[in-house]
Amino acid sequence: MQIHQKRFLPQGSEQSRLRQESNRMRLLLLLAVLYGGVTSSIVLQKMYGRITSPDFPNTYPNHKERIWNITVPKGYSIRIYFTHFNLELSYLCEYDYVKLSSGGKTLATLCGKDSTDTEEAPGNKTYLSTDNTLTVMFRSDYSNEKPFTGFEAFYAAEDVDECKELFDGEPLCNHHCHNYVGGYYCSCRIGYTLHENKRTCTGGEVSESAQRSAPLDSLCLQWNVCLHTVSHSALVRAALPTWS
Ligand SMILES: [Ca+2]
Ligand SMILES: [Ca+2]
Repeated sequence: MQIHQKRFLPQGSEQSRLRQESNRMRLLLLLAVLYGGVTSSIVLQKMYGRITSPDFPNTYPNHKERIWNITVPKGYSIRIYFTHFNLELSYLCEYDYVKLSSGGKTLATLCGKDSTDTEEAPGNKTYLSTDNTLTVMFRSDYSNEKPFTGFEAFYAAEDVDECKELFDGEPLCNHHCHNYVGGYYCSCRIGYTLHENKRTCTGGEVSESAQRSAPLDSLCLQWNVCLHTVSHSALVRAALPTWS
């Protein structure tokens, strides 16, 4: 009797809401199980690696989707290239394809074995991510007229040369830019101070005496030729024993 009453509760009641929620969850679970069979997502956070199509070097299966989300530390981008590529060819790669995307943009949609007028195959080309992430998506449709062996690709993190980049149309550093693997830093000409933003220089020219008393590193940064000497002397100083 109690159950009978629940079945006829008004739509807006709490019981009805819970029942609808339960049905919705069952539907979502069913969809997850159905799609879980054909789609898989892989997270990669190494500085380099290899990825291949499902079952490589054998024929890849139909109706398969696999996504690799590659992330490297900030200050690096990701370069990827293919050592094997053989997918079903279709107009604009709408059947089977490998899609490369980074920073919300599609870098390339690849299919076939060799490039045509309307479809792109990687060949010897390499692709560079636009930020420190790269998504590789492989997708096959429901059929193949003949067997295709898919792809093998290698990727590696690559230093971003920030000194060659522009920020709002301006160089990143106001005066001097120094690139290093995994980052960069700015320095200023003598008499100027590096702003808190670590990019722009404030101040002006200083007297000759002030230049003479300027720290060695600053002088050397001004005379670009001294950079090596600074590092060397710093290394020597670091290697010397401390006498107390
Ligand atoms: Ca196919
Ligand atoms: Ca760098």
